[in-house]
Amino acid sequence: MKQVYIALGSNLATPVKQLENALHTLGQLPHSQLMRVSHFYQSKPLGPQDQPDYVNAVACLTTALSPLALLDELQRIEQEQGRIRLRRWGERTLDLDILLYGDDIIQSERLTIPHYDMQNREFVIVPLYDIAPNLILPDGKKIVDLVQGFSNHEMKIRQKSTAL
Ligand code: A4P
Ligand code: MG
Repeated sequence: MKQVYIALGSNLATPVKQLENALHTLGQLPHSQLMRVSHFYQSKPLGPQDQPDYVNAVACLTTALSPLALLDELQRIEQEQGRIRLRRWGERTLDLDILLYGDDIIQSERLTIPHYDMQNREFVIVPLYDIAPNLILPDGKKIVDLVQGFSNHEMKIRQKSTAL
């Protein structure tokens, strides 16, 4: 079993609901168990500014699925939730990215793990720290050090509508 971290993001069609639905489905993936979920954060868009704020979170899953099998499942969940994605870094109903897959480093046509930009994104590092304060990334960096760079973040915690 591998411990994996998944970033969730949405800024269309009731984002909090999109994340809750996705988490519910993640909890039912085969050979997997949903272990932890961060707070939900409301964040300013990275990329084009003429789009709504996002709601972002990070979940920890243990899974026996291979990286590609997990990616297939995540893409199926995105599609099932009626994913719309209009432009690069633009608005979307649901984005599920694999941040970390154990300590594995993967560079293939369909997958880059660790996620290529995770260390620069407050809406990834802050929720990741919530659920894994002792985490050390495959490059040896500690999440506790990375989160210092975002100590002045202005993201608000969004209330979840159901207990997760
Ligand atoms: N892919 C490669 N590596 C991975 C991975 N680790 N996890 C491939 C998941 N997928 C991975 O995905 C395109 C391809 O990436 C997939 O087919 C998969 O094989 P996509 O979801 O269609 O597009 P994308 O990579 O999400 O595109 P984009 O638009 O470059 O996404 P980003 O860079 O993730 O940015 N602002 C805020 N505040 N919060 C956000 O969540 N998100 C984005 C999206 C922009 N601004 C944001 C947010
Ligand atoms: Mg994506």
